[in-house]
Amino acid sequence: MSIPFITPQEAAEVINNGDTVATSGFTASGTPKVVTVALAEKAKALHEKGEPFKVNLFTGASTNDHVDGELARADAVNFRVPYQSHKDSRKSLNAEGGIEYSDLHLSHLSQDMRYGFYGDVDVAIIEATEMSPNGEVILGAGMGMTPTIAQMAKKVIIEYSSYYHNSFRGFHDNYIPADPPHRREIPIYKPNDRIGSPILKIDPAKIVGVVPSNASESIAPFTAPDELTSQIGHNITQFLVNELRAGRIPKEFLPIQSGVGNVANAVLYGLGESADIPEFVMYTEVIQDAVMKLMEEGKCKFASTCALTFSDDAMLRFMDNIDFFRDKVVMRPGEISNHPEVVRRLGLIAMNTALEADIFGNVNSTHVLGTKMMNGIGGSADFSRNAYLSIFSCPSIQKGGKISTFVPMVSHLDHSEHSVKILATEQGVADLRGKSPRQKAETIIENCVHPMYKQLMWDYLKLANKNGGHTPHYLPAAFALHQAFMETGDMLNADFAKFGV
Ligand code: 0RQ
Repeated sequence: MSIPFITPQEAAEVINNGDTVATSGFTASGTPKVVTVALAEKAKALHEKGEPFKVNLFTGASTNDHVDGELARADAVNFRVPYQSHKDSRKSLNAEGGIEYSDLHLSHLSQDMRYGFYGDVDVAIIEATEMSPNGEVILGAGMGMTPTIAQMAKKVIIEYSSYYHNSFRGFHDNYIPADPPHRREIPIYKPNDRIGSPILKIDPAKIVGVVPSNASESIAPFTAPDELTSQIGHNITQFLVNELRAGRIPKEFLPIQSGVGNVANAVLYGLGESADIPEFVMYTEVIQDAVMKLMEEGKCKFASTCALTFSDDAMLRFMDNIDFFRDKVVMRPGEISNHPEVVRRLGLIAMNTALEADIFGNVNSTHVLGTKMMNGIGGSADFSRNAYLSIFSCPSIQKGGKISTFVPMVSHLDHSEHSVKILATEQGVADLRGKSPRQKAETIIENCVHPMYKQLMWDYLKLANKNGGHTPHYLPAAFALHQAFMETGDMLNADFAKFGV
């Protein structure tokens, strides 16, 4: 059977209004780059004629401008799941009448789709870097939920990328666990265990065509660590060194998971620079530029990931030295890279980022002022709930000090106090293990809160303690900092005096 080459426009014609479209890739890498652009053009043309056109968009995690950006600007997305980080989709999903967004644990989506919770997948758009006529495919720089969508989709469009000047063959570990009641353990006992196939087999009868593409991942370089993020990195590193010395982390160290963003990148640089942190391996969902550098320096020996989230320059360097990395990196589907069973078994040190935390150790990673979605929970809870050590970090203040990231009560809850073991800011580290809510509050205020906001937090705790309870709160004042920000643009204007402190 021969599979035809088709244009992006011909591929877009295969997709109908109301279809569920699922794409390959994860945290930008390995996502489509040309078919979704043509799909956005099709939507705009139909809208101009007064005809409706929207799809439901399912991806492994965040995508690039070619997917979330183009489709959001074309008003072509009805329902979106499970993670995004593009400013245009963020704008739409935060507006009434915009994208209906369901923010999910990344490890859940593939299995929930197989269980039938989301209905059929009409079309899968899958980036391949190598392909044979019988449907055997080598994927690109990100896996996401590709094995599941390739199996479920009624029609498959392949984007055949010629951007990479070396072969990704051997980097992927395609695997789908059996569904209950037949599921067995995920047989990963070390981060470098392989349990699947480097090749993804797609039924050639479902492949409607192959669209050539030559675009990069278009991932911008990360902001270099500054004084603030370096200090957070230093504080976490020092904490881990102390744990190692105290024997609470074994001397051969434990695998590391690290989230996305500037703070996460800086923390990894911090670990790399410390002579007291031994060589380590990673079991994580994304590796960013910092990890590549740590591998080149010999500090990071192996990384199991779902995607290579490298900036374009770093990706070209990776390609130039691909044989060096070939036995040091494996890419897995998101439901395996983030699998709770494996995370618990391997004993990960999980490091993720908070938007805000409260003085009792609850963390909000997603909603600014409790309402506006930033990105999504992503895989952070897949890891933090099950890790050996779960660390959350953030700067103690934002927006020049007008926002304290530490508040009496989080305005949205992603990670409860039961999952959060360590909080870190540039001010210091709060170790919450073995502490009651009152003790947690004292150690958080002492070690993590910015000096500008410490008195306000002590005042709140005093007020809450008067009210009593196991987790002391005075609910009429619990959101006083958020309210002050909304009314005056500055959380520092919160005043507990009116509550009788
Ligand atoms: O705003 O862009 O206007 O400057 O949020 O903040 O400090 O630069 O932090 O880049 O590390 O991102 C939580 C968003 C942190 C990210 C979050 C404003 C701040 C700034 C970014 P500007 P920073 P980072 C991996 C696992 C999701 C969960 C996760 C994230 C911008 O790490 O999305 O870890 N995590 N998933 O000024 C108002 C606050 C604020 C605030 C920060 N309290 N109120 N604005 N900002 N705190 C991902 C995957 O699973 C794939």
